[in-house]
Amino acid sequence: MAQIIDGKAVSARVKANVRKEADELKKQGIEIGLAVVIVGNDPASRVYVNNKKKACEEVGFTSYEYALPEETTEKELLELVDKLNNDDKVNGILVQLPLPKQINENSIINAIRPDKDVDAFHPANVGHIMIGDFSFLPCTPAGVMELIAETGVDVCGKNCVVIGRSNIVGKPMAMLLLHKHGTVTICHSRTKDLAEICARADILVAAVGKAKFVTPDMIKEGAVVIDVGMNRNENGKLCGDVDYDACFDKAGYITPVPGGVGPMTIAMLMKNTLTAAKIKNNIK
Ligand code: BQF
Repeated sequence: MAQIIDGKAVSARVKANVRKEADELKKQGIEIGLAVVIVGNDPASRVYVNNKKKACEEVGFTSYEYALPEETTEKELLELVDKLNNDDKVNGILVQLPLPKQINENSIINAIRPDKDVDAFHPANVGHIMIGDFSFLPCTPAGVMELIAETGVDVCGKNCVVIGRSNIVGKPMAMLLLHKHGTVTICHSRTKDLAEICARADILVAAVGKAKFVTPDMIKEGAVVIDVGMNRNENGKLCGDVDYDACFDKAGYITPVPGGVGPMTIAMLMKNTLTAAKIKNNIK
């Protein structure tokens, strides 16, 4: 039977630590601000943006929301990013993805000042992550690392399998596991014998985007199973990439959805924003 990794509890701890440091900075007259930019009316994006604004309140940051209409042009969004790049009240800039189709996501990401890029999506920050010399960790992979640490399982020398190869989760996830000396395999839609590869994993991270993709035959007895998925099932209920009920007895540790990786993503965003403010103010 698996032990449940409580992402809600771990995220509360991370946010409490951020709050403590933010309060200290406030005593020195330093206010921390996060700009949250949302373009269009995607309901899921609205929920995520609200979660981020609420977390800002919890840790004592000021959030500045910019809600732009669906038909916003790339030029208009670039102008806003430029304004935020030069706004001293703004320590971090978060542009909620995905963006409407007329806007090229990479051109927006490339325009964000790397020292305000709290999502760590800018190529300069991606490069830092690859080298292992970073100030901002990508939020979701960083949150996953915290959850793995919570189990007490040491990544060093373990077989780690990441399913999914996105720039936001899969690729940076593999890199963070590698930095902790894991033996890392990245699986994706073209992978042959995916189930067999997964079944050898001591640590399995699923970031596929398909409900119930991970079944018990793909899990090694006692493995750490981290579910990054955010899907809706046939009843509209939030569910991950792992068939949780079916895998529960076989896994050693498992993250639930909701209440697993999701809250950690938000907490790590707060941590990155604090880091941005500390760097700007020359605080160690
Ligand atoms: C929870 C995201 C896919 C694509 C773009 C808490 C969040 C989700 C779940 C959340 C996500 C997913 C976010 C829970 C932010 C995580 O209690 O389980 C928080 O707000 N997330 C995002 O900003 O963009 C996404 C998933």
